[in-house]
Amino acid sequence: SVEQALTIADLKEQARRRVPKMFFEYADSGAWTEGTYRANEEDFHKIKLRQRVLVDMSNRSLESEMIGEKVSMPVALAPTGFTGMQHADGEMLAAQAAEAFGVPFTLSTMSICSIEDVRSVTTKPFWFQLYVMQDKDFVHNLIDRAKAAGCSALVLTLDLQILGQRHKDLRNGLSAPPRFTPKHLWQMATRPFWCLDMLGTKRRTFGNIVGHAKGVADLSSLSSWTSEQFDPQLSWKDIEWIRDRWGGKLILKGILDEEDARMSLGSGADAIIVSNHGGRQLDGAASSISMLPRIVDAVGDRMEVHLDGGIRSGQDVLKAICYGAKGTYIGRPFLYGLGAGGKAGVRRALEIIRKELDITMALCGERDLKNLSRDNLYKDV
Ligand code: HOC
Repeated sequence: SVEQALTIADLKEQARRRVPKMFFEYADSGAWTEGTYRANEEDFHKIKLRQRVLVDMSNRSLESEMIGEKVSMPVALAPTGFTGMQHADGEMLAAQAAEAFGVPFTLSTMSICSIEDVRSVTTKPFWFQLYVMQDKDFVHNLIDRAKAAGCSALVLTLDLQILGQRHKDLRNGLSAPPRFTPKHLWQMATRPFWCLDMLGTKRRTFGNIVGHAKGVADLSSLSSWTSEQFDPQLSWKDIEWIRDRWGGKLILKGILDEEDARMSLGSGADAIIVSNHGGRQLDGAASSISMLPRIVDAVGDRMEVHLDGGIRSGQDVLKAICYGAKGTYIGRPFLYGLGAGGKAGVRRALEIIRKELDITMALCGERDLKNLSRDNLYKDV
């Protein structure tokens, strides 16, 4: 059971056994050689923590704020596409787990459960991630739906106007249009619990799109629509109308360069997320954690900086906070939990990270995340 999992890696192995290969690998993959995907995780291990002793480590607190919202720890659930394919009704279950835990949940535009589905099972505001499509009426409508659902932040993704080259997905037939072969039926047949859950829900296509975008009514119209719709002309000018239409907190996701970070200062956004889309877009890009310190230095205290990519433990969260991130995101860690055991699995992923974060903070001789800085890391070890 998920309760026996001690690490995110344990949840990953449980998910591998429960989720059909093509969907498990959709989560567990990066672009091309997967070099950036691996670097996101590996570069965290190169950072060394300062162990301190004989300091009072009682009464510790992990409470923080992200874009002015109180969070029980500075870890949000990242927007992840196809989440409802890791487990039936996945976005609804993950949102409920996040709400109970006191951390933000971010719903992807490319989600299986719709904005309204997630709204119907939550009591507090969640965040909505926006992809900008060529059909601007559709984008306006998405923004309006997120507002109507009471979402408290819009996370605008900037690094996927063209899809990265993902070999595992292509080999698995996750292309537009999707290729279904006897191999896929076999993959599903060997994952009976996943299948039973899926048979119990009607949510099996992109819920924010089908029935909302012009002419998208079934799987084949959906696949041609999604393959053509990401707007390759998106530019800094577009941020203005998106911000005006939205009118609430705005977070820019996919900043990995100091110059882009400085340009985002004039965009009116409330925060930026240092991210390379989990290594799923530009293979060969630097890891998120390696770019974090210089991006924090580039924007100073004029804007909140968050980190996404490679976090697999509470230690990783702590290292990002030491480098100046005000918040972090987990994508695959919660997807593994979800695939392994639905809502309980997501809760388990969050518990694992919270415990690791708390113990690491204590052993670094700190009682409050607010006191962490680069002084808690070695520069030359
Ligand atoms: C066919 C469109 O964030 C991911 C997601 C979004 C993918 C859009 C796929 O997989 O990285």
